[in-house]
Amino acid sequence: MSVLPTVASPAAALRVDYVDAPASAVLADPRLLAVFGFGTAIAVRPDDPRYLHVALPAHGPAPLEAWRVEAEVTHGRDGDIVWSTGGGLQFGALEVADDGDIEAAAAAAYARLQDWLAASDHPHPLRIWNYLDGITEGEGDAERYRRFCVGRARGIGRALAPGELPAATAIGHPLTTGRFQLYWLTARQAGTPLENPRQVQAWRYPRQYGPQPPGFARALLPASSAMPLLVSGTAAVVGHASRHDESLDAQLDEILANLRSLIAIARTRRPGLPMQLGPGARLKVYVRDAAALPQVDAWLAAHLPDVPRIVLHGHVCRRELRVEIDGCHG
Ligand code: 3EB
Repeated sequence: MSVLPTVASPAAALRVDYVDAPASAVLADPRLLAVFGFGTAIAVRPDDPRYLHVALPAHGPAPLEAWRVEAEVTHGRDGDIVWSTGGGLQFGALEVADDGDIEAAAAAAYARLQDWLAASDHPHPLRIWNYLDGITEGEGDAERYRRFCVGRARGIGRALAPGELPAATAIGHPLTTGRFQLYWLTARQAGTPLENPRQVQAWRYPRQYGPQPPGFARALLPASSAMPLLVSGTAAVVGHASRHDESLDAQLDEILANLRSLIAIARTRRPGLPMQLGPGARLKVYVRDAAALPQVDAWLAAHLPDVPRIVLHGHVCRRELRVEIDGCHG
């Protein structure tokens, strides 16, 4: 592991954009850290470590999600991991076959990630995404999301302190892919995990939600003030309970209250963050029921008209949760 003088490196900066352009044009930028293509009908999947296909179906033609930094990016492959590095940040991704034992798949993937981080000069996870098949299949503690939480904790191999939890998303594929997909953004410098006063810390969820509480923070504020606030998958959870089982719009209202609460908390530490979700925010929206995609899109157009969004068909990790939103704010 190389020890570099941090004084020599400028503050990390990340720009996230949703772009309507061919992936080849986006990849031509030497400062492109990563680009994501969403959907099941994508014909062109460039063979570049910075390109990642996420198989969640999109509502309409989804733009690409581009991550750009303020320095030239290097990239490569290390066995099963694709990676890119630049401007104080590192992107990485990994897929593990999931033959039905999601606990084993998650344990293998997270053990590999831990080894990778231990050898990396960008060892601090800021943000992690988990996409798995059949997230709410199985009953009780055999439900796949609960087994995933057990495997994730086993793969990490030690209890993370609250101060080292990353922001995260865990979403289910509506169609079977046979793979567990994990990708991450890490930094040279650790960030500050944030919790939401409206919600119980996920790592303190009571036993009724499974044997292993999920290890993530509600949001993360990177060390560099040139970085946006990174927001975890946020659902209509208040305290530890799901709210408004019967109403998609009421769940969206509750999510917006959760997002506003997180922004208020983040602003106590970084007053320069915008007060409201606006043109500087980016939201990725996961909707359980494909038939509800237009309703969610319409709600977003009405309530957050100036926030760029990508709306995807994906399953939230509790059956009664109809929608979840992650993103960034800066
Ligand atoms: C929740 O509030 C919704 O297991 O990594 C959101 C974000 C959720 C991340 C994870 C789970 C995870 O509990 C679920």
